[in-house]
Amino acid sequence: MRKASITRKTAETDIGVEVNLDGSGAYAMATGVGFFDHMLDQLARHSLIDMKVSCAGDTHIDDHHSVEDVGIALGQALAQALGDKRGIRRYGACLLPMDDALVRAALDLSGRPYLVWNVDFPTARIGSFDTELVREFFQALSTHGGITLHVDALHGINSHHIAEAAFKAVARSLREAVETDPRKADAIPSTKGAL
Ligand SMILES: [Mn+2]
Repeated sequence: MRKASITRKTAETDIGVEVNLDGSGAYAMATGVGFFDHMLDQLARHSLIDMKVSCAGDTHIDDHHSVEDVGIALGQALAQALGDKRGIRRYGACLLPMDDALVRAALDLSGRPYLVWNVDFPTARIGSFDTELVREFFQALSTHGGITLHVDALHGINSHHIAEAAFKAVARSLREAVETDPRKADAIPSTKGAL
């Protein structure tokens, strides 16, 4: 069963995350940050990973802690659900267009956190959401999920489209990487024998 559930409570946030890698992309997001919920919906829907996320955070300050800590918990949940990573494809990549925005994502479920982030937003905010938090989320996801993650925005003039294309591109890449490869379903995809 490639599932995990994580609870994480600090003075700043109280978070619950459930994932099922072999799901159908079902989602239930309640992070207290509307735009972030909309992005996480995309992440679940397009990765086909079932995700349930709840967060009670200190959004009276700003959305930073909630977004970052959900990234931490979701990364932990993915790593736990992947276990020893037996049988997975490991790598995933996607070039994803959304109207004006074109975002490329490539990732390796290597166990080695590394984020390369080349995404500029033309505006500092999308509604009340700080666009710089998109990077914070993916940094936390990479670090705590043990994911080498490259995200490059090749085009884009609308911040909402750029952010959404980034989440969708990572989602499609994740779908590919976590999938079981029927040609090597019993093996860990590394010449080292461990990931
Ligand atoms: Mn949208």
